[in-house]
Amino acid sequence: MADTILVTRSSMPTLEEYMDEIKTMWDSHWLTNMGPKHKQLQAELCDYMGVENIDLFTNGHMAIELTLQAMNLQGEVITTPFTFASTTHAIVRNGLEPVFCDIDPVTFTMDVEKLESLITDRTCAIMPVHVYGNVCNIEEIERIAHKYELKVIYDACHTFGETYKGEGIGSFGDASCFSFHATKAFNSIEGGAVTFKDKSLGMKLYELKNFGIHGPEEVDAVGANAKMNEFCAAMGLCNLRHLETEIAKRQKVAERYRSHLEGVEGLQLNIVQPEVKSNYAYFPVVFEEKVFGASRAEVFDALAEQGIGARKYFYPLTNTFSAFHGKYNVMETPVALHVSKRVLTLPMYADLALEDVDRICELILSCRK
Ligand code: T4K
Repeated sequence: MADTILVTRSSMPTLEEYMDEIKTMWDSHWLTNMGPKHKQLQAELCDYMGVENIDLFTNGHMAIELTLQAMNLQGEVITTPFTFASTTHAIVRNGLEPVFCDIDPVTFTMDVEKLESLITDRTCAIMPVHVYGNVCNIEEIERIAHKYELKVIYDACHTFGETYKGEGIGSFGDASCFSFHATKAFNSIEGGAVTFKDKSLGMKLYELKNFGIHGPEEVDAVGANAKMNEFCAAMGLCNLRHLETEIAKRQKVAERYRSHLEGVEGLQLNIVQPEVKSNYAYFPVVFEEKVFGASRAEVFDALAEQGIGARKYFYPLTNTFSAFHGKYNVMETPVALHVSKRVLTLPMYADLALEDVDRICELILSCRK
């Protein structure tokens, strides 16, 4: 059997480049608490992302959770269940109630046609997810949010480095939350960020990631500890230098997949959004068994037998988690249910060999009965 291929593989600088980046820390002994690497990364990210305000966090999850806390919200938050556990958990862990909106069958993001009917007098915010890096219907979400005076917090964990109509994806809504986890197109080992418009929100976020400490003798919020440390910031600085090259390589991988799978009956490939500069974060494929001739499970097993680790992102839907004790009705999000039962995300990373993409596609197509 050929070498194992997993769904992704972290991008890393050379060991020498990273050593060089962290060398100064052996002089300064400054390892965390918003040190010089943290500050530098913050500045470089503002520049790269085309945003004015950003704060860094230990991970994407804490970025989301603390953004909700900083906004001091109460009541219901409209979101989608076709996402990683983090999105829904951040809402629930803030004592807020998630209300699940179905997804659009093409972009897999919030179906804006179904959004307005879910708004009640308890709704305080909308948390749409730019899933797989597919940008939500921003105009419509923001029109509706404005009409009902709701906050919009994007789960932008999959969209680092993207632009929409030429603007950095972090410039939309009240805030956008990013993940720099090892599995993301850009990583700082673990890490996250929030981009935001209102500077006073930024002050609250800064406090909340540092125990709510306002000054040396004043603690005015019940904060957490979600500070990005200097080793992570240093990894971010290194990876940022190579990001455009990495994205270009991912694009080649995506194009190779498309050259084999585009137009095959029974396969739905991810949409190409013309107004989006993509980061090629994921390569999802939806398998319609009756038309394609093989089920998602059969393809998953055939790949696994050859050491190829495709993943069922995002199955199960968050509104079916046993953690929620049957509280939500999955039949209210039928499109999300349909997609989550049929989708596989195929291996995607910058150094994935194009010959391996050929082999993966051959295997997939050979599953047809
Ligand atoms: N919102 C959304 C929409 C998200 O997708 C996520 C995270 C979040 C919020 C929260 O952001 P963070 O708090 O995580 O920053 C992974 C990631 O852990 C998670 O970050 C990500 N979404 C989710 C979609 O995928 P797992 O449990 O599937 O990861 P794991 O450990 O199975 O790794 C997947 C593959 O990645 C491995 O097969 C090999 C490769 N890998 C993994 C690690 C840990 C590496 O190459 N290097 C590594 O260090 O959750």
